[in-house]
Amino acid sequence: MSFTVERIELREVRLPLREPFRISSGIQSERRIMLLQLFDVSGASAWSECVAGEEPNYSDETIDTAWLAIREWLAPRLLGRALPGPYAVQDVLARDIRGHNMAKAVLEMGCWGLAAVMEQRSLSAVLGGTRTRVPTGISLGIQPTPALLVERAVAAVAAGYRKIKLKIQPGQDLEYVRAVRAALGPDVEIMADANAAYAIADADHLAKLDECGLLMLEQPFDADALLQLAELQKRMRTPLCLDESIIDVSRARDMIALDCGRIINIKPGRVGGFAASKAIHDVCRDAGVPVWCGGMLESGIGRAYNVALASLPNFSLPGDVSPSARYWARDVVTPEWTMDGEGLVAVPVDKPGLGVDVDAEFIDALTTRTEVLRDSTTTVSVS
Ligand code: OSB
Ligand code: MG
Repeated sequence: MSFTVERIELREVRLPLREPFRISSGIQSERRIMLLQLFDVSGASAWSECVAGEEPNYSDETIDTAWLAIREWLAPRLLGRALPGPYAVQDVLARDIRGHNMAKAVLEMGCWGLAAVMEQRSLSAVLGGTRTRVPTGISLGIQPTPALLVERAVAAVAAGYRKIKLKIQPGQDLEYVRAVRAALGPDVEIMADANAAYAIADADHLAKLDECGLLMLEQPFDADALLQLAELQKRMRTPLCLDESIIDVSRARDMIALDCGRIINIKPGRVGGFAASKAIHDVCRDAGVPVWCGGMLESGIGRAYNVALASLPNFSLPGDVSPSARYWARDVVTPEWTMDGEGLVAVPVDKPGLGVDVDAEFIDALTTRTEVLRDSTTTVSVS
């Protein structure tokens, strides 16, 4: 269905995490989240969420660079432009604007959300999703001691999570992973995520993780270190999974060609949105490479997009799409996202649009800044 975005409302909300989340590159206790509302000329609207964080410790983007990129360069491309469908948005935003994938993604995905609202279909249906429930994992932050991590991991398995991801960093790795494996036994799917904290000199040390029977090791080296990652993959049995490295479909093709990773964590925000996510999904499917949906501590709005994406057929491994209560005392959507005892999150296939209601009043109470962007060519005339 064709659409024309007439107005975009940007806002920043502050949402405290229930507990601080520590990864190798930083710690977060509260999220500053950019939310968008896109309005079609018909009056239809959809919310979307930007995954950029407060600091450039995951990628080079932050909420503030994304805000600037949207206001100065990206939104003007979109506003007032009649488009045949959400697939067309990626190219509109890409031409001669390098990078800024998270800023692009919140606009692009918002257009998919808008299409779902206007077509009165679920976001999953509009995307081509086939699953009605998606298996869910949990990402556990770095803990002060192995014993505390084991406690978290045991509780997560009891709650039903299908995959336990352990954040690691130099000095807090093997001992922690070994302890969790010993406590959970051989059958639980465990993986580790280093968020780029290691270098090729650590290859022998990392290869010792092979003894822990991990499902995968995520992003041990820097995003750009594809050749070193290939070297490490040669020296390890554990499949490497790439997160930060995969910024577009061409990097996914590089990974497959170089064998520097055997699994991809797709985060739609990191790759510029849903069209790019689907392209990566398809390339991986054709190459027999499994993918799963990553997370960036999203509110219930971003989660709606992740759950819809995870309903595509090649999302064959549990995603980091944990339920609302894992992150927040109160989420910004109703109903909140929940997981059943088997670690499955229901895809809201029977509801049009995002599949959850956005709690605008609660969002208003959390909002610390707003900005409205309009098509400058259709501004009201003054007599
Ligand atoms: O590397 O996957 C990551 C959160 C922030 C930044 C990077 C990562 C993460 C997570 C959280 O692992 C996953 C989630 O949203 O539950
Ligand atoms: Mg990761």
